Amino acid sequence: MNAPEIYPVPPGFAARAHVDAAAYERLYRSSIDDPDAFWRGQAAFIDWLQPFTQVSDTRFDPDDLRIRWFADGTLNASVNCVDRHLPAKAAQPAILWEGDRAGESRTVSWGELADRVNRLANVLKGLGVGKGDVVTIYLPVIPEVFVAMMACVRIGAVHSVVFSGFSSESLENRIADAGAKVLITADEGLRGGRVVPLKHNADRAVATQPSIRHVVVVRRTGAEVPFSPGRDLWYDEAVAAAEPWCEPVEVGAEDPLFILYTSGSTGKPKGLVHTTGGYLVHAGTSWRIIFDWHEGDVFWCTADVGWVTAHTYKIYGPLLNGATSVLFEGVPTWPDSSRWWSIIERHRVSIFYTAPTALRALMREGEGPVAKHDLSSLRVLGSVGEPINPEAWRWYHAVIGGGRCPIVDTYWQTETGAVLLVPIPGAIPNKPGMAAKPYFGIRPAVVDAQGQVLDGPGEGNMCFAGSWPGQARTILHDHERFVRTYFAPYPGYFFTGDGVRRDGDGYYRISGRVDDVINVSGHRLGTVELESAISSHPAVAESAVVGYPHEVKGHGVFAYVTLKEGFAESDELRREIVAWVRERIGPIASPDIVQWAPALPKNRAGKILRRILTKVAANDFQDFGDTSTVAEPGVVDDIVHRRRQELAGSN
Ligand code: 6R9
Repeated sequence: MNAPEIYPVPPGFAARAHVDAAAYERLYRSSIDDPDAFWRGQAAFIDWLQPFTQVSDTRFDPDDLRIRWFADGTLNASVNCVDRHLPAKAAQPAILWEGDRAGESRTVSWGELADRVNRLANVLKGLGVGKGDVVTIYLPVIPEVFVAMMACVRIGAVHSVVFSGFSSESLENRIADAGAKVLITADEGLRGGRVVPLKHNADRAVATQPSIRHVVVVRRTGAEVPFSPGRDLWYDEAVAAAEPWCEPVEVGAEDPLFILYTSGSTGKPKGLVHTTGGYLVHAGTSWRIIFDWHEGDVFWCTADVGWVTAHTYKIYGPLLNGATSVLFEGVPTWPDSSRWWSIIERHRVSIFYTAPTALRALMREGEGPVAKHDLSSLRVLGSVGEPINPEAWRWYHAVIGGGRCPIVDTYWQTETGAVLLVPIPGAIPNKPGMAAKPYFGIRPAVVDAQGQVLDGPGEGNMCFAGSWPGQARTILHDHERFVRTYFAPYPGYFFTGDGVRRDGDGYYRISGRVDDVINVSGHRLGTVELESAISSHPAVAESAVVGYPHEVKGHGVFAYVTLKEGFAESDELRREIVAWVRERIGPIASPDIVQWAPALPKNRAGKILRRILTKVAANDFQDFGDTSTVAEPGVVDDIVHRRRQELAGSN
């Protein structure tokens, strides 16, 4: 393999950057030598009500896990995100919103945001929501998401945002797990010209959920939707009638701020719990440093509000810093593939943060849609969600960034809360496809299968030693699973579930998931969750799901399906199974390929041999390694034979 090319920090960039190469070396070293001193300094970014006395109390010991940061400090998140920018920024834009339909836009000033947050907080209080109660938010990408999240945390309530592309069944499961009291949704959503029936989905989800006492409905499209008087209320009416000031509630640093569900390697999505003090310190300070934000910059993160990327670096990061950001409801390819570039031009976006899958899709359209627009305002580009392949990296750098913008490839997870690996743009030269170097206070460890920590270059499992303030504290209702998943595999370390390679310069390159999670278009899907959805179809006896390389999505969903006696294989049944999964989980989980399998290869203990199925899905029919564990060897031959036939048929 050729040595990857190196792109130095652009001349002039380092001079005005928050962190240059020398500062990175110095600060990184001191942050590792004395993490408490480093994070104490960072914590000064937050306005505390009661200052903390102890910075950290942490131990990555599976028998006695402890993760506590700034524990006796108190604060309020909405005061830090909104109030403290007033009155100075009252008339300045906090949110530059662009609707799905071109031409539909709205600017929300800091003053207006504060007003809405206070009023909605009073509405929620009036509905009986108090400190520690959970509010589920199921909204499209509209400014009311910011308002709803801030209103919750103003009164010490915990938000649980559910991606608006999830089905009513997924919403229902997340409401049930969290025991949410109130649901905030909209009449309908709009995405790429299509209507998403949010209220309809919400009604179905809430029907079985007695914990939900009220549903607050934002009018997005103004469509007629079912309305249950007594239970439902219109957001605009309630907010208009509410008092304009709500006293912020003082919470402890270790009180929960939000829950966010993500897929894991077992069936049930896990509700990661993030707490207030540590998360805000890590989110607010790292956002400013890794995007090198300065007053006057316009920031845009394209992630949907349902993901952690949006929580930390689209909502909390910019709000904590008083930054102006773009919020776009739609998709990059509608009404045409220049939509994003026209928004960058229109708002003079200077920092742009997106995912490799979108870049790959837009790359296919060529440079034409880009060339029509003036992207000279761009200064910093970011990437997140999956490893970025070097081709997409180079296109991003040359075509979107005009060759002048550093790319910050940010590696982190729902569990980690904020960034762990990143080439800080004024400090670290880029190598395409590499998330590069540890953030301050972060100690990466490459651990081999035997649990040995490697020195120097090598490949292994991506682990981290020592805690950081932004990390999740537990899985809601399942602390044992939290410990088992992340801290038991390599005692003393947090295990990410990713593979990694470290090169001779100490740069890290994430190779992808090493567990039963597939990263599809930057979204995490658990294979077991997909399998249980497929296997609940009346015609299905059994199924096995693996990822396979996909040109745009990174990985696609490949489902092997064994039918029950009496059901015939047909294309219609394939389509039915795909629709079944969309209905149960959501469109992002749709299988790309359904392959009939009369039987699945298993070992003698009955465990499905995914290694073999993954190879076949990647059209790699050689070298299955040791197949002596397969209980019935003929099964593998049969699957290979069928796959080959399918491929021949599709050509
Ligand atoms: C922030 C976010 C986390 C998983 C993670 C890894 C992959 C995210 C990456 C990356 C390589 C990057 N991932 N960023 N892989 N380079 N810059 O995406 O959180 O949705 O929880 O996904 O995504 O596999 O483990 P989340």
